[in-house]
Amino acid sequence: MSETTIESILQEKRLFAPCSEFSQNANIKSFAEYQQLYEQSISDPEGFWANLAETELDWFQKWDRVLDWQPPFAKWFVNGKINISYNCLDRHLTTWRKNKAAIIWEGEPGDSRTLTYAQLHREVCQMANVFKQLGVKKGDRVGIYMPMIPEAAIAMLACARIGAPHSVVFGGFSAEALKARLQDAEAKLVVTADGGFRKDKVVPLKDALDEALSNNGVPSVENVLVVQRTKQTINMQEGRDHWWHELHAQASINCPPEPMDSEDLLFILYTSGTTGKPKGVVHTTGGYNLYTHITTKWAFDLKDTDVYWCTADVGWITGHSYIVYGPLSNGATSLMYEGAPRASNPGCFWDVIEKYGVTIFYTAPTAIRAFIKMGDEHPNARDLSSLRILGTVGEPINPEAWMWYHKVIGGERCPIVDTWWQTETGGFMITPLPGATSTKPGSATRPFPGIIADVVDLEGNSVGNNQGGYLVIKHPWPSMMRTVYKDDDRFRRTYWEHILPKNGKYLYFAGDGARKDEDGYFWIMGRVDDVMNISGHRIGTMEVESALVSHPAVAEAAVVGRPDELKGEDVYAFVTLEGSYQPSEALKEELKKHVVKEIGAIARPGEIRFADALPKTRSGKIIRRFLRNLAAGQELVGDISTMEDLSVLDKLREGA
Ligand code: 6R9
Repeated sequence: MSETTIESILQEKRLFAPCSEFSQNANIKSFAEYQQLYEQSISDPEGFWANLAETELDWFQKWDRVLDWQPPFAKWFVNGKINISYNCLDRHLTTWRKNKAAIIWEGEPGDSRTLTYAQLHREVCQMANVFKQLGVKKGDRVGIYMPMIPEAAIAMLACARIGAPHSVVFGGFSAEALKARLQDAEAKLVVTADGGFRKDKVVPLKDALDEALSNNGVPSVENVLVVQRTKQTINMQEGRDHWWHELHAQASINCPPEPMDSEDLLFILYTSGTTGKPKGVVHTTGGYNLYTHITTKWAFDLKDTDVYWCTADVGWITGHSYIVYGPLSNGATSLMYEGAPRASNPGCFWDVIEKYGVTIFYTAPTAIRAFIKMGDEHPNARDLSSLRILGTVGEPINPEAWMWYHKVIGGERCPIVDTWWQTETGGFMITPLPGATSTKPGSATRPFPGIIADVVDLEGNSVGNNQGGYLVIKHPWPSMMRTVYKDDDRFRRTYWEHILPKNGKYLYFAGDGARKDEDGYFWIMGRVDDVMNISGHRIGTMEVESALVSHPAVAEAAVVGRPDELKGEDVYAFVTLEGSYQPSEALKEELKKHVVKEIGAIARPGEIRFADALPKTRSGKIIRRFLRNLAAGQELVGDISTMEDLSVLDKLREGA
């Protein structure tokens, strides 16, 4: 557990009520309606979820039990049979949605594609048949390492169709990081592309995969399916590598969806934790389908006329739940954009909104802060009047960034949906419902129906209003992670044992600090464990430390997050060197490059500081609290009596 003291200083009093015209037309129309749903969901959770599962999803076979809860292991809709690709595709084909746009895609260079539900279904069936042809069977894991192109979503849905769990690895991860994830998942097939376009550069995905697989690096991988995107020259290994466009041409368009058990593994998604090894977060089928479906419908007030755009990458949970599964299960039009905000095209996001008449726009505070810096003239020069709802996710949003989003992007008419959730939770946990909940800038507001959230101390006792504490969830929910892949023990230790069970009841601890105000609104205060939040991406301090220590020059490394205006946090590393190495600027650069190679550009340290020694407790633990203070340029605070060698601190200060 962290040494951070949880203190909350933010006092934000502004309140924004939904306008009555919006509420009248909303899926959830009033605060009273939200409260009624919430009460119902708490007094009879099983009845509440069963009713939604029945009315919102199609099942091949009904469940016999809604919830089997043997803490900390949950099973939802026990013995139900379902296929999420059926719910995302087939069931829409018998309605007018057959020819509705399922995916609108815009490439970074300006090329574009639209796939209707009928076309997407066809593509998914074809890719699923190619998977089968390449020997993939139900239960086999498939790695997906892709740019933001429709085939990324097609590959995910094709996996779901035949019951092969996917493990998507973000295209910004390096060969080393990719290798570790493919090894852990024991992937049999990897779907990739020659490359992708990102920030005016070509990302050489296939080269990175080749490197990960070199020297039999991932022995489980038998085949690689390569989508052509950038057309750069790549190596194709005979017998192992196959072009999608070649196999696509002959693939049958019929592929019946596999009836999956509700608890069959749908996907693994790796996320950073407090140790160096990423955790494979396990999500299963039925509960995940239901929860992502209903949260999309209610929190984004989704209508058939909406053009919905989530700017996340499919390599993160936000892309899984809110580009692919949630929106498509609802029959929505989901926009995918390959590009990232970049200096060479500061208006690119606003152009996309104008071009397609986007109505719901979901992005991250780090992007919002970058846009603020680029200047109001870019959004002001575009017609953003199609927008009706704005969303944010990934880190706490500063109230001033919220106000800018509200005014400059939302024209003061669009409710802002600040969604707090995690890879582990599968879907939104704390979020406004736009027609029902008044918002306060910087607060994710209230729990979604069915979610019992609280702020507690380490003994599991609720703390008072406006007191900081640990954010916990007190009752299982359908899309909760089921375990850490192949490591039940780590699952139990990481999420269920930090906070003591209260009256025999287990509390899920998310890793975030929070406070609840007098109106029951939650204010997330950020991670309290050794996990940084860099531009909304979770990076474990240990992962970066392990990467640094794997360099021959480094004896010891301690990494902390330092507050950063744009990224939220930036990586700050303290490093001690092996005897024969001397500190130099060149070595700093080399170490930064080394981290990029080991993990990826998202983990590149903003600053490296060489030190003679690191501050440690007498038992040998690095005292990160001090390092965080130093990195932030603050005075050292807190008890130093446990410190082993006080002169270390003086030296670190002098080096500042
Ligand atoms: C969905 C996603 C999860 C961590 C989470 C928290 C932070 C996410 C937030 C937020 C404040 C929000 N976080 N949304 N903090 N307000 N609306 O981001 O998943 O990548 O697993 O990160 O992100 O610290 O614990 P993931």
